[in-house]
Amino acid sequence: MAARRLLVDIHTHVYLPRYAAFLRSRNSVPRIFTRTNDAGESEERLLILDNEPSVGRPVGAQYWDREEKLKFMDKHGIDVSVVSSANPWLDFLPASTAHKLAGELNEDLEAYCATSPSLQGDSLKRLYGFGLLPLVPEVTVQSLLDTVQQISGLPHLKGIIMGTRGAGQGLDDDALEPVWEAIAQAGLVVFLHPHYGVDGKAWGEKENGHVLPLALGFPFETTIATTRLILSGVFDRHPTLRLLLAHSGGALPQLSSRLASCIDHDPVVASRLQHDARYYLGKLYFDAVAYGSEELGFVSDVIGRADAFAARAASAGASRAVGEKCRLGSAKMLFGTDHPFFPPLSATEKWKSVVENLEAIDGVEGWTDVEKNGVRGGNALKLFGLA
Ligand code: 5CU
Repeated sequence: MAARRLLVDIHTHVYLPRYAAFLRSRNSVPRIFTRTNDAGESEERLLILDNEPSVGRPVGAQYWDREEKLKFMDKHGIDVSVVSSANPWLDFLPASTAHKLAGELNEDLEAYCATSPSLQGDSLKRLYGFGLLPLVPEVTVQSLLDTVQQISGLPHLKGIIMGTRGAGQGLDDDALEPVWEAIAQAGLVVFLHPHYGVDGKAWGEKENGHVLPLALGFPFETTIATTRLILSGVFDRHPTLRLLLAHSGGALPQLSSRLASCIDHDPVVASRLQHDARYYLGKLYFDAVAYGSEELGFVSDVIGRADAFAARAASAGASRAVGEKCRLGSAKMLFGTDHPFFPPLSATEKWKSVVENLEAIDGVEGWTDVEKNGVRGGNALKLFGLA
């Protein structure tokens, strides 16, 4: 019972010290460089996004020091974090370097988690992780399968964080078929996370900081990648595959009925999938990094409705009461912070980005206390086999 009340953060990032050192050794994006600031002090800066102003952004121990992660967790009452490497992962590397670094970073993350403090006696650690695959062009399938096997043998790594490019052709690339199979068989959770956004021309000429690429580009990228996966039939071929979507699935919940209708009316795709497109939303997991109660409630309604499509598919009848829909939907949603991104612009005790996401969960109309506790932590403990 007590375990269900833990606060678990499933969207929290790190640049492991080995990766940060690698970024420091580079002269092109992504990179960490040192400059002298206006106060005459030396400081490190991070450059990761294409078209980011060359001055980059501040970067410091909160990105790589485990003690800083634990302090952040303590400050916000977070009991357990499932930590993932931050973007752009290994995407920019040649295949052999990516393979070697993935293996080393997976070992590093295992040690980072395995030596973290324990909770509830010794039954739980405070840190678990998502490993990395060398998903780059020219990678061999064998390299990917070997790394899946490595991750599944590391006891504190519970999944794999993945960007949207796959081995260069996206995640619906037929070449990745054995990789999905291996991941599903290993029971690893894939955390799908954006990095590239969408074509920057869409953002126009006005200076709007990072707002458009982060608020819209990131979630649209996730929306497109997930839709391509659905269209490729991956979830029909691998029904046990567990995919967790960053930023509450972007625009996919809002667009899922339109997607279903477009499929139904498209002669190329209409008979390809085993289910209505909305069914597949019920197969997915969504972080609760949406910053608003209404958005969380909406996403859970849409996921809950997906279950009705599953029931219909199984000829078990369809319509469900609203309360029941919400219960089914919320069970697939999990609290996250996006730490160490989105730090407050001025000093505050707690980070606004974290407080807002917790308040959003608290304020969802129609979620019971049991459901809210599930989203705060119980669902994560279940998904990652920690309960
Ligand atoms: O602020 C950003 O650029 C980011 C990022 O790159 N990755 C992420 O997970 N959140 C915010």
